[in-house]
Amino acid sequence: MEIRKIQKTASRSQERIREQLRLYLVTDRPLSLGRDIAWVVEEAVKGGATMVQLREKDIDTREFIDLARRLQPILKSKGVPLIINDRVDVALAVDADGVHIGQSDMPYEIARRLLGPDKIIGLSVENMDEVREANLLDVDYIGVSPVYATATKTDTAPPFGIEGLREAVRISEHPAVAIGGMNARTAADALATGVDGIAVVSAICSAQDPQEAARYLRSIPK
Ligand code: TZP
Ligand code: MG
Repeated sequence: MEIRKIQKTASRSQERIREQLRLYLVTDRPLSLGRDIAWVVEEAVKGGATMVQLREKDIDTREFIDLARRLQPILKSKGVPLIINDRVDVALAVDADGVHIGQSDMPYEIARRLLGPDKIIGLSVENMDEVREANLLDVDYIGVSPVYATATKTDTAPPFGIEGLREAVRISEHPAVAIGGMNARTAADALATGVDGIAVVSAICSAQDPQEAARYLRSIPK
């Protein structure tokens, strides 16, 4: 198979993406204890979150766009990228920094064609074959999903576990982030595999103090 690599622009340099994956907040309104998601995001970024994915599974398109627009000034002022889960149309509508797609979402090549060469595109991988397949794509990062089973998302593939994560990181030619069950108890082992960062939902969205939770997770050495 011919591998067509698009010239990476500065905003998509591997070095930069690796830094941005360090503490990746993935939002979940139902898990945010009734608090405004923009507040949760702002607190998380104050605590050191390096990337934010707006993940909305049950929302009107207009509301999705409005929410993304409300997050943009908060994130822009801190230089933290805003990634939209799944919805390439919403990412285009608000000129977000990128999208995160799953294995059954829009195929990578189509998303890249629509978004152009400057936007970040992340891809979830759920087993080792998908890690290898992702090496044939010019994605900006992979999300190794899930590392542990989690109540936040139950329709997942079998968990990689720590050894599986280590192997995925070894095989992958892309920056990688660990997702699923990442929290204050599990993050150190995950980061010790060499993965570039952790993606976190409940450990920040459901924390009494999201800023403090983010600060602690960010302080865990790699
Ligand atoms: N994808 C794989 S696991 C997951 C997603 C969105 C949820 C992770 O949530 P948590 O609360 O950080 O375990
Ligand atoms: Mg998806």
